[in-house]
Amino acid sequence: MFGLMDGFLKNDPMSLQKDILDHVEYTVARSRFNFDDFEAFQALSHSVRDRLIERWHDTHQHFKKQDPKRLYFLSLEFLMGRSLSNSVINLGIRDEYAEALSQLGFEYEVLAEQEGDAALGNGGLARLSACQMDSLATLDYPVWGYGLRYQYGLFRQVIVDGYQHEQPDYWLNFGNPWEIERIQVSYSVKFYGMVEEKASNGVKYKVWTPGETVEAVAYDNPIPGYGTRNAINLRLWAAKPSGQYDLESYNTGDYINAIVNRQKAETISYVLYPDDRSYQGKELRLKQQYFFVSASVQDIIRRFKDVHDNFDEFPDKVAFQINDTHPSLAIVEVLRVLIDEECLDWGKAWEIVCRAFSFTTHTVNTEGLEKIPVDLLGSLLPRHLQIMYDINHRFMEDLKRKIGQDYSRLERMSIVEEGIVKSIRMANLSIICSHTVNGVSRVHFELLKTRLFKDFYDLWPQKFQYKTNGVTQRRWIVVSNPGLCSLISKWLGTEAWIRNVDLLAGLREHASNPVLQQEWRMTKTINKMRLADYIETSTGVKVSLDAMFDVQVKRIHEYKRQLLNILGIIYRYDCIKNMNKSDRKKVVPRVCIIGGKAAPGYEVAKKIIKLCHAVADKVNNDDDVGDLLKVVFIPDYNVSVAELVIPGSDLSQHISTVGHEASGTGSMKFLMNGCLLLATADGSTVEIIEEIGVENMFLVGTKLHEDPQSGDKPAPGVSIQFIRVVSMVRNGYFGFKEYFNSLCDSLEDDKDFYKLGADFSSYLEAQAMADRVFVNKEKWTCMSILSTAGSGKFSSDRTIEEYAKHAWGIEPCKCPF
Ligand code: 26M
Repeated sequence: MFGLMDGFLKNDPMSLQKDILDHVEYTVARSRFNFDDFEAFQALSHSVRDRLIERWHDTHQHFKKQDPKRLYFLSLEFLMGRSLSNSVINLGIRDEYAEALSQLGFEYEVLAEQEGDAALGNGGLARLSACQMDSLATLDYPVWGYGLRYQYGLFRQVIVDGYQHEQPDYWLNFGNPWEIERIQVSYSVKFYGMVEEKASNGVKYKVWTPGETVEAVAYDNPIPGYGTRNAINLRLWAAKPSGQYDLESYNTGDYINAIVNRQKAETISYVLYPDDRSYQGKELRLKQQYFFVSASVQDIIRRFKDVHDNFDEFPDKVAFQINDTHPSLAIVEVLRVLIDEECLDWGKAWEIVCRAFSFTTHTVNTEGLEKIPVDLLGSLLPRHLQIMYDINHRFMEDLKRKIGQDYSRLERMSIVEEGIVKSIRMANLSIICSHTVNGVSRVHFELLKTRLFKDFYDLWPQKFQYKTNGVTQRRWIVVSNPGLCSLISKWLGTEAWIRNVDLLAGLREHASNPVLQQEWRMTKTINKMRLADYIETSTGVKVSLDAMFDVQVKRIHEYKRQLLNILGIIYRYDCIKNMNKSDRKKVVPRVCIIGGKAAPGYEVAKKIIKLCHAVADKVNNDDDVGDLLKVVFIPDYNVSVAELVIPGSDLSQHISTVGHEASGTGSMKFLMNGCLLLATADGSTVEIIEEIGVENMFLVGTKLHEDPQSGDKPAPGVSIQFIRVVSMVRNGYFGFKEYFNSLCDSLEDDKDFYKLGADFSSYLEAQAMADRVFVNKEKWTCMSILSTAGSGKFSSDRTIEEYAKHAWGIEPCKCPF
């Protein structure tokens, strides 16, 4: 597409072919006359990597020369998925590679399937970081991402007899061509020990003598932008034993034990914690947080000091973004370095920090806020705890002057929570020390202002902002849905929408055009065929392409209400069973697809997975039902499975209890792919409705401002249908009667915290409406085209532009081609 040669390496198919063969021989060490698909994938990846490295070097050279204000994006999680397809698309050389490979007797798509996912994250927050990195690179921003290189990413989900089991994700076992190990870039990270106060010339200062040192080694991952030469860096840290580790034991002669003990250091970056939305004060988790923060801060300050001899300009050159509170120790670490190591006074250090940090929160309820027990902090990071107390003391004094003796408010706003377990509230710390506090959708912002952080909002309204989340159209249309991608470009007469997604609105004028409609449906059918094949190989269930593919894929959580979906499926099944033959002919056939992982310790979520399988077993083996209803649970849902599922769905569900989903980003991917939404007015759905019009989706339940809990309206009564489907589960219609008892109990009137009963009728109505529209192919296709056309706002390019302007104060820094 752009430029057959833009570095030393040539990009014409002949040169690519030679390159691939050279890598087969010299990197993979196989004969160039005899190598299999996986070896071809390895060689291909190395050839792509070479091209990434060229751009990445040039970009960093350019950043160095320009010395712009840089953004440092700190996140404990990045859910990158596969890299090959994304890289060749962003480099603009996919077709050239496909041609080179086909002459060698390989199919590009087959090789791309060889790659495993990089799953260094849990879900929404982590995939958001990945989408944002793509936009940051594409928009030429001078940025570094920082994170942890977990040896084991998110667990693999295996289903045995309908129950979830977790297995380790050995993602590094077959090598990782996308990273560059930087053994010379390493920092010592210190833990434990004690702090002493010393004085010199009457000036008091603190000295921290740590008790343990671990080495952080950098692994760099180039992230290419699309249609630009820029490629930014995602630097992930791995823990290695330090040279000084256990010196003591060497001296006492216990050589073998000393060597064995060294391995303990590596456990810090071993494994990603699965998110169970409850903060348990685990020491290893806190160690991970500080390990990653300390290495990143050392690296960032070193880079700054390379060109500056004092810190006056620091906030004009450095912006920190902290992705939720997980990296918020960075705030305290920068303060500590400036005060204890760079000898700045508190006032100066404090000013620098408050101008440098911007914070985004991804949660809606107080239980989701991170708290760290003081005892744990004091033992692992004694100096940091002191600094937190110092910040809090000054803040409390200041606050008293402003609001007087309102002790309950002072208590709520304090960084320190007194209680059975005295803890540090990381969100309060982050708000107090950041210049900007960001929500992830408009509704989320309203909740932050009125509930979660009301006290802080009242004090500092100017700090609070929101930037509605977005996803990258490069991965979620161009890479994962090439058919739709070409169709869009053909009808818009340009590929410019890949960088400027607002142009998708141009599809609106063609939404009723029968020719486009026909081509649109054809594209969908081809994607449904791919998905149907995958369903058959992964679950053994054969599905009909004429059926509506109705999908709910996301982490399993009570508030996301997969259970509401399953109860709806039971209702549909019951209806079909009670129909006569002629009525059955009128039923719109459905394939109900559910997928997602439950946190390993989250019992209720695991029961929901089992119920899904129990219902699937009954329904799929019932001859009365046949193709009218199929239920499938897609195991091990991850980014690459999403890339297959989303383009092939007709309808997707986003039915969280109103007020519980901060934003939701899955819906945006489905929307871009012309999949209709069946959704509650929660999180970003409210903004999606504004963009596409409520008539182009299926809305479930009451809007947030009509929430019966907060108004005078009585809550809608629980319907007879709801009582019936719950009692079918309770009475053992799907087996496992005892096991499902507690799930049924949680749906009792007074215990139904997530309001499944209250929303059931409305849910069924929305589903019935979807059936009615589905049989009208023209109407459905028109709504589908209008969904894609209205998805422009939900590109992460827009989100990133907003952050750059309103939070980070950074400008593009484009590397010349
Ligand atoms: C906590 C403790 C220990 C280990 C892990 C965690 C943890 C990890 C991830 C807690 C929360 C985590 O992520 C929260 C998250 O993904 N939130 C989602 O963020 C999305 C992006 O903003 C939003 O779209 C979703 O609504 C929000 O639920």
